[in-house]
Amino acid sequence: MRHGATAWPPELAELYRTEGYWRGLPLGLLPEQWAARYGDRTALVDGTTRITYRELATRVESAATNLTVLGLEPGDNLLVQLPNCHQLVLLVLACARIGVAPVLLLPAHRERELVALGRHTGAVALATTATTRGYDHAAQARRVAEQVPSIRRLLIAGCEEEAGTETDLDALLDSPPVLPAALPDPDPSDVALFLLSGGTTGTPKVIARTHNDYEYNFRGSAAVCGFDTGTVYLAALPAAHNFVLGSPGVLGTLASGGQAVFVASPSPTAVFDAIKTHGVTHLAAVPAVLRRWMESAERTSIDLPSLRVVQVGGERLEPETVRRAAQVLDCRIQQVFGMAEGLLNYTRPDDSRWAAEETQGRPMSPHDEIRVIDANGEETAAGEPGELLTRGPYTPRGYFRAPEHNRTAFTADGWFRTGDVVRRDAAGNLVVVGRIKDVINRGGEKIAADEIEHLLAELPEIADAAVVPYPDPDLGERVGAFVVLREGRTLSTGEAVQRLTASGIAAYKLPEQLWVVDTLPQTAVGKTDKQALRRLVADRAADRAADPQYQH
Ligand code: OOB
Repeated sequence: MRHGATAWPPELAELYRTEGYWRGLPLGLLPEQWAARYGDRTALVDGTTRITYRELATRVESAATNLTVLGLEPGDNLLVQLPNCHQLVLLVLACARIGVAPVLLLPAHRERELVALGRHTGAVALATTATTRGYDHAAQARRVAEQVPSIRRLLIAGCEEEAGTETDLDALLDSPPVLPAALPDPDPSDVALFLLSGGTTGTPKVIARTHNDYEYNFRGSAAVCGFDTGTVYLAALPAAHNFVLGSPGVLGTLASGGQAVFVASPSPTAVFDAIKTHGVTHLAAVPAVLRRWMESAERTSIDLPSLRVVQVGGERLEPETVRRAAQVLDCRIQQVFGMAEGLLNYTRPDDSRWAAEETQGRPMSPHDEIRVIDANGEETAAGEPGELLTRGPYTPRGYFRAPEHNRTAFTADGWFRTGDVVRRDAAGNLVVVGRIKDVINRGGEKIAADEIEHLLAELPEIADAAVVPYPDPDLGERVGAFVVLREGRTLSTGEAVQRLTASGIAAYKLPEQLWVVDTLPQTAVGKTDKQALRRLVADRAADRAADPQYQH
């Protein structure tokens, strides 16, 4: 196990093995098994590229060899920032084949996040594209490498010429091995990949997912969701996110012999075209994206006969939208309440109508442990809301290299405090009713309030800042900031956004409203009273909604 990752207690590890949850197989060896089972069936579809299961196995093996020849070794970590494409899958599996763990960044992340994560994980290389949607990722990669001394190689897809420490990622993933190399046997209880949590404090926390636990994550999910060789899964949201990667996602599709199709954007046009062209049966959405699809489907009276299930998660979905979406898209809506930290809940096909519409489902595994506790740490009475705590075979026992944070994020006996407030019904279904973590959920993208507060407080105009969500009909929540200015200073929302952008953070984290106030309200112990600020924002939004001037 890599230094800084927390192992499960040995007796539980033993139980998970004997119960068959942990199979002791490195993820990078799975393509061989899949190839033996599914041979010449199509595994991946990306534009005009089609890759069969047999080809996938060969290409993972040769990419792993090329990575080894390049000097990557078991125990190394690698930053990966790629859009939705087949190269992402090849790279993740090739890394897993040789015990190199990719840190899966979202395309929206920027220099500041890359530098922080590169330093935190001691990454030895960074893999990205030359440009995506007009953004120069290659230039960003060079800036990041200057600030992260451990990075000694840049792997850039579509890079113009290979020079010095820069290698063409496409060539590395597409060409037969340049030289032979003996490949190591990775330890299946070691880290296979790193996912990012948005749900905590400060810069994104890193979650080390082992081969054993992540393989169960997507295999178990695929079983619960009924994935099989007929499944055509469309990756429309970022495939580096746990929802699309492994819940059951692309990897769950591959483990089931289905086809995983990639599109670069979740726009209704791109998604509907792909559904029609490839006969897509399953795909994942966050509520904000689902609403865009519904609106477009209604406007164009589109018919999508192949579509069977749209999975919706990342944020609470109202029951009314579940009903309407099922009608408009003429398919089943499956609710998914998951987290990069592990626990996944799914509504099931045979659920009652009530459970399917009103709840966010129940845990994927019979060995997921659930507690719902009150402020005193006591289990709440049945049906009463409380904080959700969890442990289980695919919920790691700590964030990577974060001992300080782990003391509060986990209990002494290994329960992960999700920060989500839930109710649980007699059948074990969970309803998410709120959260106690200081996070903004902007259309499914999580933003830690204190990360933005710190960035705002670094601006010379600002004496103090508090970041809170404000309600929004499209995205559910957006980022708002209350700021106290220093004597004689002024600052507009536009200026603040410009300055934060220049500091190199992902655009989705930028405040969209800035409210200048004289002081921030305080709690009895002298902390900023976030509750009061949240109420203030909600009241303002309610007043606005009631005011005819704002109705359209
Ligand atoms: C997914 O993962 P993350 O890590 O981006 O965010 C996790 C958090 C949860 O703790 C919860 O606060 C919220 O997102 N959340 C939901 C939800 N699904 C996630 N809140 C209400 N209702 C839901 N259905 O978001 C994620 C990972 C795997 C599968 C699906 C979602």
